[in-house]
Amino acid sequence: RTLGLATSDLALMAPAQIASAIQQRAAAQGYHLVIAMANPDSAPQDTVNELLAQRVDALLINLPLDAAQAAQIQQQCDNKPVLFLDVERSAEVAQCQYQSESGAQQAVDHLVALGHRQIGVLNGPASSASARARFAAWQQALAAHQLTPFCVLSGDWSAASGYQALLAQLPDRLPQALLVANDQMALGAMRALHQHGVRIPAEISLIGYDDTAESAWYQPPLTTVRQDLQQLGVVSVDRLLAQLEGGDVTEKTLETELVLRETTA
Ligand code: IPT
Repeated sequence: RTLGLATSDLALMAPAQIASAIQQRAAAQGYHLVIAMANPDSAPQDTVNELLAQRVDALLINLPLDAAQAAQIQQQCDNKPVLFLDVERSAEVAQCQYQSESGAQQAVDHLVALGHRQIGVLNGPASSASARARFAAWQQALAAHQLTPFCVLSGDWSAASGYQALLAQLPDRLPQALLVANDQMALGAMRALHQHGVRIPAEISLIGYDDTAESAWYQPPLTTVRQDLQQLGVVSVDRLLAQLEGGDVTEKTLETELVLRETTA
């Protein structure tokens, strides 16, 4: 029996680590996994078609999708079980996703408790529903402290884009603290700050998002909002298999939580 995974670019750390976790769980459950990776020049439906052509029995979709795209893919898969990992919440399809509110709120509360009021954000791409959800969760948590973002920067999830976003603010338009939508952009942001001699966390606090395997090895080790990528692998495969067996599948959201390391003070 074969499962299919349609995934965003595996050159990105989080999708790569999610794919690895899914592969491990599928193997442990006795399933073969086929992977198709999104290509910037083609539609998500094309990536899904690659899997269907390989006769997979059920599909996991880790592609950033809005509700309409997800509905289209659901149709395209006919009556095969499909589970979406990165889709607009309102989509009426089976989902297995992290909820961003808890982690985002813990991150903001932590910065406010440290005395920061000028808190900026570095968003992921606006085309990603997950990036938009993180931004909304930060805004909501900031509003609870009567705050609005000190600055709103954005990138494309890559370290290079985080580096560029910070260079545009340096040397003298920095917030006291910055919430970053993923750890890779935080890596690039840290590089730009180091280049300008800005000390982390003495002069600026940073909080990432993901907690990829590398994040504890940044210099200094990154404080971040953890999405347990290993857990996503286990839960998404098990849920898909439950769908395949025709069982009653309840929605499950995974929690996010702040992991304190050394980039905040
Ligand atoms: C999401 C990651 O958090 C982000 O860092 C980036 O890699 C993105 O994927 C790529 O699409 S995780 C996803 C399951 C929302």
